[in-house]
Amino acid sequence: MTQDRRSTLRSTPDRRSTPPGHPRRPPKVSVVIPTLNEELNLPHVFEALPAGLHEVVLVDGGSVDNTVAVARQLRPDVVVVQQTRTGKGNALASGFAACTGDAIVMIDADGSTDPAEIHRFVEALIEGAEFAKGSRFGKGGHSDDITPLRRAGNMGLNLFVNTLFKTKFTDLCYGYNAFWRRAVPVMDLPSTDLPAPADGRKLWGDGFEIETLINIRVAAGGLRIKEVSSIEHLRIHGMSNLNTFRDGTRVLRTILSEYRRLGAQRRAAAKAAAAAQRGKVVPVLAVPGGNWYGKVDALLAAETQAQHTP
Ligand SMILES: Nc1nc2c(ncn2[C@@H]2O[C@H](COP(=O)(O)OP(=O)(O)OP(=O)(O)O)[C@@H](O)[C@H]2O)c(=O)[nH]1
Ligand SMILES: [Mg+2]
Repeated sequence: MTQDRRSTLRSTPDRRSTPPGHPRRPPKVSVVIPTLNEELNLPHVFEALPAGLHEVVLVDGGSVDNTVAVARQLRPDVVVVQQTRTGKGNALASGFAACTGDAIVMIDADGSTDPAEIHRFVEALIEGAEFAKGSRFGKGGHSDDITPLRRAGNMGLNLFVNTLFKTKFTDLCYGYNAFWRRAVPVMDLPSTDLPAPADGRKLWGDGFEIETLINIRVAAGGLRIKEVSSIEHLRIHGMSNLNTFRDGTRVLRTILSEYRRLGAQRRAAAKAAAAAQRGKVVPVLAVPGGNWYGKVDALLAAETQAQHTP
């Protein structure tokens, strides 16, 4: 991300347009829900959605049950998006691309993330955060769903990321987050237009490493992050799609590759700044009536010429 974009985002944290003199209108909130065979869970999740949402975007990964039909029945205005490759990461990227609200909230369809908490995430944004990050392990948070092994793994990954990126995450691998829609480019997610790899593997960012990747990129991009405490419930029906070791390894590899990526970006930015500095035109002389702008050589030449002019 360029420095320019970062400063634009920082100086205008909330760009909801309101006519002068009018109270700020509430943000339009889009909720993105990835689904893979969640027909039994959707009634619980949809029922708990707050009133007044701008849109609910359901991104289906090719469910073989009645997920899409159930969603449409429960909520005729649901926006159904088919993801372009496979994996939760690609589902979220496809969903974000379809959103039209000011703010986006990402939740799961298995009943583990409670839609009743959405308003607290949106409040964090209204209060100035650019990225509201759910945490099961910050003050007031809790998980009924996480196993001791995954908890230990998550804590280790938190520590690793916080050390490498100087961040303060308490729950790196949690999928309940909210952010202003204009923050999506900062995440630089794999394009939804890219073809799926021919060997059947997933592109980086298309799998369950998505949360880690988003968290690191928004932190590295300088966005204001606020953690929001959250209570994670047990999946209501069905089986988790996550494999602790396979997906844990992907998360670890993501952290390492993001660290290298950030290093490369910083080196490239330093090189560009040094090059710009070499050719930069700076004010070199303050004179009454204004600064004289030009390079030192040009100033000396102008002075020499002035001395020789009678
Ligand atoms: N569209 C789509 N959704 C997916 C895919 N994989 C998982 N999901 C959805 O993403 C959400 C989270 O997936 P889960 O399988 O519950 O995994 P998890 O919550 O990270 O892990 P657990 O804590 O074990 O439940 C659920 O709503 C799934 O239906 C996928 O490939 N495509
Ligand atoms: Mg789950």
